[in-house]
Amino acid sequence: MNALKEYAARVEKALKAKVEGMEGVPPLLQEAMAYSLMAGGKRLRPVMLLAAVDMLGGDSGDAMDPACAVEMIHTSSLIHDDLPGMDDDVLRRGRPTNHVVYGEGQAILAGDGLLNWAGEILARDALAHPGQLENRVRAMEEILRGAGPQGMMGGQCLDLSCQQENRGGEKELMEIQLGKTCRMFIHPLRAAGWLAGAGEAEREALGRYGEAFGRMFQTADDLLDVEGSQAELGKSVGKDAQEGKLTAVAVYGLEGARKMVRDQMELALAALEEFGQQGAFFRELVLSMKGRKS
Ligand code: GRG
Repeated sequence: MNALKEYAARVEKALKAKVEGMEGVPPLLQEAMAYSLMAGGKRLRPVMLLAAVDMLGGDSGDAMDPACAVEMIHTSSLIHDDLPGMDDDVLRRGRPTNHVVYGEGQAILAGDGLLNWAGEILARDALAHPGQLENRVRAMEEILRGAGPQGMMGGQCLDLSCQQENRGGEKELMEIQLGKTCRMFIHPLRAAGWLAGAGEAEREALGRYGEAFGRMFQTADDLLDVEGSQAELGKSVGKDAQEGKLTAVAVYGLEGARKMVRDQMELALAALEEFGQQGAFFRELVLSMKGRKS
């Protein structure tokens, strides 16, 4: 998808400038933060924020700071997710994980650093737009809430406790997916609505798309853990079953999980009806996930 590549290249460039422009940070912390941030993720969440701003008639060039903040938060969650106290993983984005290279303590700080830096960037972005202050602060609230205890962190908490206590079924799976994965799509997309000055009906539709996209994406991720290749994914495979994780494959089986991907694709496409022709990028994005290998 060319548009996806173009948006991702813009995000990459902006992140690089941010990392290079960091001042007053101990070199070790700066290096550890940059190690994971610049390791070549797909940049899906910031790309979707920018594309949504454009779709709604806003200026994505003026939404790059919130987009970078979203990617920093996402990367911070990956660093923490890989820690020995969580998923205990050694490979991410095709590289040894942050704690393998820098040690556990420094990796915790690198994750914390990216999370805090994202908050700082969002606040500064709002202050730099006095004419749009309320909408920019609302966008900031969406992004931070999506990542926080009611969002990704809450989902991760439930995921971890189900795994540790060897419990949970469909209900818990739905909650885990919503919190851990969907909220990092729903809220950055809704934030794009605020940034572009869209109305509640559009933010609602973006939220519905984000939820369906997130469920589709996480279920495909669960399938890739069984059927994918470590080389293409750049992360370990086969760990979910080994560690007794509550995944879509564990709950529904392989065929059931594949059906869930198809069902959520339909729901995501249906949510785009709100946007008519303008929704082309997001329609293509859903379809491009069909053959997803990484
Ligand atoms: C410190 C912000 C913070 C959070 C702590 C650890 C944690 C709470 C949450 C982990 C959430 C998590 C890792 C969810 C999985 C979502 C998922 C499918 C991630 C992979 O996303 P991709 O494929 O990765 O977009 P790339 O590398 O391409 O960016």
